[in-house]
Amino acid sequence: MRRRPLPTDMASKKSIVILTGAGISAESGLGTFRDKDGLWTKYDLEEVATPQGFARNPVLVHDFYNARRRNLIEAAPNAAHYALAELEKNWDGDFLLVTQNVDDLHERAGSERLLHMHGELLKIRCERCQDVGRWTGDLDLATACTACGTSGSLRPHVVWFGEMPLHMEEIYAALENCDLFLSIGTSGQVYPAAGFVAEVRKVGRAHTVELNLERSDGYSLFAEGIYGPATEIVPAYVRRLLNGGI
Ligand code: BJW
Repeated sequence: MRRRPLPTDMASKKSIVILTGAGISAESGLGTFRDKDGLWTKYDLEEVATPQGFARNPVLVHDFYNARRRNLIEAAPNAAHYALAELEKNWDGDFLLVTQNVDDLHERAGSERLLHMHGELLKIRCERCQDVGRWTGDLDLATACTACGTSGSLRPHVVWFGEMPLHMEEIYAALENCDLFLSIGTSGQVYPAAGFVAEVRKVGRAHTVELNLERSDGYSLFAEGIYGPATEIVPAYVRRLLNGGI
């Protein structure tokens, strides 16, 4: 694990943006995508995570997300999710948590200033009337939209490859104005999230920290890297921040 002290003026810094990825939920029992046993080693992402795959075989895609929805309902937030909720409560300044995860473990841990840029597994959307609603059970082609009554028009409210991630304007505005950018548990392989650290560096004022099990593809873009399991390194880093950054 590589550790360097934060800049001494960190205590006076006010605006924080945190990006999380699948690694933060791994110790809650939710699979990551690109690790050794990750979801993309078992499923073809072209078939289950693209609009074209859904058009070709909606039953396969529903089965994939139904299984993940069931798994999520059984899962619980871990110490890293709780630590970020604690940080939000005690951070004296702007705070934004941006997650690529479609799980709801941040919310269940108490996070509030949170944006799901890749959507939410416990929501569905009607492709006909665009209504978005909460959904915790299985979804199939016979399920009718509660807003417009159409059957076969519902899909998981998640962002697939080739689709526009959500809340981008708000996210870029926060990145431009932040003093501290943390990237936690993400491989840095999927854009636009993988490009956030470069956006922050372009402005040139924020301290940037990667917290991950191992170095991500873009680790050299970060000023600091802390490596280990999220349930250990995130609570420790949050304690360090709340104690004035030492
Ligand atoms: C631990 C740990 C532990 C393990 N503790 N750590 C160039 C520029 C711009 C776009 C593109 C580009 N080239 C290609 C594109 C398009 C494409 C893309 O990026 N493709 C790449 C494969 C190259 N991107 C898109 O299509 C996106 N849309 C888009 O770009 O629109 C245009 C646009 C452009 C510019 C601005 C705005 C818009 C959409 C991407 C949608 C991604 N969707 C998915 C599925 C969501 C639904 C679902 O969950 O099923 O999102 S794919 C999947 O990957 C999921 C994740 O959110 C995402 C990122 O994965 P993540 O979280 O990083 O997981 P892993 O598994 O990769 O990494 C886990 C990490 O955790 C590892 O590093 C481990 O070491 C670590 N770890 N255990 C700490 N215990």
